[in-house]
Amino acid sequence: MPDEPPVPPVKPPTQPARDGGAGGAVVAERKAQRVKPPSLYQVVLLNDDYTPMEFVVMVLQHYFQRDLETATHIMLKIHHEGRGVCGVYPKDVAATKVELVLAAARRDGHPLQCIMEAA
Ligand code: TYC
Repeated sequence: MPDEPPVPPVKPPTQPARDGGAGGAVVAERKAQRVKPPSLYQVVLLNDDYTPMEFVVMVLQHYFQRDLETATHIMLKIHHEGRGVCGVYPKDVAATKVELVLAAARRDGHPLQCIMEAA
């Protein structure tokens, strides 16, 4: 009876290198990424004796997307209480709205004051 052909040695199945072939080199650990929400600022209008009510209502509608009823309500609150919040936004958006409102007021010759403060 002829000899059986020699059986090649069985290699254990190989796993793909988990370090991408770094050959045991130290791989920097991935850090959990925590993105904190942007800090918010409220844009506030201040009362004065000269800016027309209609202008303030227009500002609230145009720059703060308020409907006529809400804009009138906010304007009257400012008129009676001295100040009122127009909206709350991330810092850069709030700053831009303040700039635009002040520019529009000065263009029309009104002393309207608009500020932003941390919400
Ligand atoms: N007090 C103003 C007036 O009687 C109206 C006014 C309202 C002005 C709100 C500014 O932010 C303001 N004409």
